[in-house]
Amino acid sequence: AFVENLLKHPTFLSNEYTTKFIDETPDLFHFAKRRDRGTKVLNYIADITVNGHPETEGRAKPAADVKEPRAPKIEAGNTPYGTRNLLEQKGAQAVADWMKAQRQLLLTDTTMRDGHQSLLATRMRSHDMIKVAPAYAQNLSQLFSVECWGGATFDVAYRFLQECPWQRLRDLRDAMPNLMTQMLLRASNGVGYTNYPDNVVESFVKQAATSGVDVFRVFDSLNWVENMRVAMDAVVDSGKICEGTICYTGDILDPARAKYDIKYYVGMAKELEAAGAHVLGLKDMAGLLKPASARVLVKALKEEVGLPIHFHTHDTSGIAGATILAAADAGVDAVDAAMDAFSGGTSQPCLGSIVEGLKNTDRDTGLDIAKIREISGYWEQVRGQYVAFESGLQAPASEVYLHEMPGGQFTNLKAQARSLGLEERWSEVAQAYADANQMFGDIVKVTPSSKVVGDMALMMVSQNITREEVESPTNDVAFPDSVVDMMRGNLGQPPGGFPEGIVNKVLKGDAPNTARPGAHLAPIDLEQTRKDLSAELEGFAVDNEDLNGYLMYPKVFLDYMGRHRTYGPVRALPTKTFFYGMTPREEITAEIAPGKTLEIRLQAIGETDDKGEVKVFFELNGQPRVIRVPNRK
Ligand code: BTN
Ligand code: 3PY
Ligand code: ZN
Repeated sequence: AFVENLLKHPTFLSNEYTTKFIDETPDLFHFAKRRDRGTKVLNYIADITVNGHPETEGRAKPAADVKEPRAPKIEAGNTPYGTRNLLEQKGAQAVADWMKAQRQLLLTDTTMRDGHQSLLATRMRSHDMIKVAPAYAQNLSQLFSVECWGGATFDVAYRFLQECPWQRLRDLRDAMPNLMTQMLLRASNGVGYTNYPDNVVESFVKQAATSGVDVFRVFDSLNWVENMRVAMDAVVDSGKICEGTICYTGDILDPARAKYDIKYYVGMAKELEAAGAHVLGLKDMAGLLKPASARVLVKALKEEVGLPIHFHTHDTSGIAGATILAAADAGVDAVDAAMDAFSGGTSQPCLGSIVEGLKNTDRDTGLDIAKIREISGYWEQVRGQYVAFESGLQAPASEVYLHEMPGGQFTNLKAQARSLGLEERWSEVAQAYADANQMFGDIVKVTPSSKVVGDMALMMVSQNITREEVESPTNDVAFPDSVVDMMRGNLGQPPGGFPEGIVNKVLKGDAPNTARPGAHLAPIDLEQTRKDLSAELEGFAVDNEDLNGYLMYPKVFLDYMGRHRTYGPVRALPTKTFFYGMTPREEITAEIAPGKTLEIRLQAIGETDDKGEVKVFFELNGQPRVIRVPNRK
């Protein structure tokens, strides 16, 4: 009877909508525009409630009693002085000079970027970051920076989280005005998997600086400094901090891996210094740098190069904490760590333990461990909401020294192997990855070159072909597209080039392009692109953020825009609602714009009718509303 009464209510009769999908119904684009934001968000909740979220289907569910995480309370008062204030007042070079002059071990917290990229497949939503950002500003003002942007977070935001990565950046920037934000930039590959024209890279950097990035960690996936200059110059021009970065691979103390020895790294560091870097990044994306090697390498770099050094590693092997302490002993200026609840395993080592480990030493970090515990307690609650994206890696893995997979790729490739039915053959995948690396001439493996090696390894295992068979001139092999692309030179050149044999085999005798890829990519007409995009979006005013998002990922951006017109500002929903919908009698609030809050109560879920549709009964800010969605189950 309750349901029947509701049905006769005039509000319901005039507010029934059926959810359709953009791809199936192009004119929905038109239609969706006229709905108000509240209705769009209700449509989303109704759909997820009835049909589930495609990304969490069949995955572990959060505990039934999981609560909306609550950020630590902060004391009212002035925001303490932090590195961002120094950057604003004195500029990038002054920050670099200060890094070298002071004695504390400086820390970057990676929780909001590499932490969840490496542990939760990059699925952390802005909602969970923005809430805790004021506590960082107030309580952790001694941090060097907060890594919270770039890498895989950019496309995952559009693609899977249905939110705008630029808005995340602006919101975090506003909430932490005293702290430097940091991003990971794949040099000419931007935040994508391929080389972009120079003017696209420049435009992207300029926009990132404007929207709120202070420190740009710039690396190239083959360690080719030549291919980093465009991005580095753009960062320097923007007035922000350019962290020119070496990717570490191999083992400097292993005579069998002589390609990447001390001399190699010192040489590259000098090139980066000459190219205008303010800070030298040492990026150990797979966590291969061992404590003894760190001592030697950091010492050599400190002696030979004038730049402050910022070290990044992963704890895949379980030994990274020791490497950090060794690097600190050898004089490294700054290191990356993740808040305790997001640390360890394929993520960064534990921030709180590093702070404790250095207490009462000459490298004491000056951070307040009680505040760290408080913030990590928040992150623990956040992590509990994302169990669907946990990798299940149970223990440290010394196997990483065999395959050298980056932290972010390791669990991902495991999942890919599982989906290809190769789960039981993981040790073969690990070996094939190592073999493919040697076949390509022992290269740096980091996005996007790591993806190429991963594609090759999966192909070798699934088709049961060995390295010898791949390399044999008489054996015909259909290489993955990404391998062909890399051999053509489209990711640039590794030190010493790719081995001639494999290049010839893959390209079937075609000549590769060994010049910098950007040198032969025509510039994009940015204003024409804006016009065309605006026309495609029926007159939507395309701002610089949208334009740069589109330039990185045209299809991903357009799909996001299409869904945005249908579902509205779903970024404002609590994470549990976003991934699992609501249960009857549950109430949530969602601030969809500053000062505009939706109070949403799910009253009841109806039966599926003969058209295959379900009515979902809500109260929106006290007004009854019913939404109809197809039951696709
Ligand atoms: C995705 O693109 O898969 C994730 C974004 C959310 C898309 C929404 S979730 C509810 C509805 N069902 C779908 O299959 N896609 C939309
Ligand atoms: C990325 O490029 O996303 C990485 O994290 C590389 O380590
Ligand atoms: Zn990393």
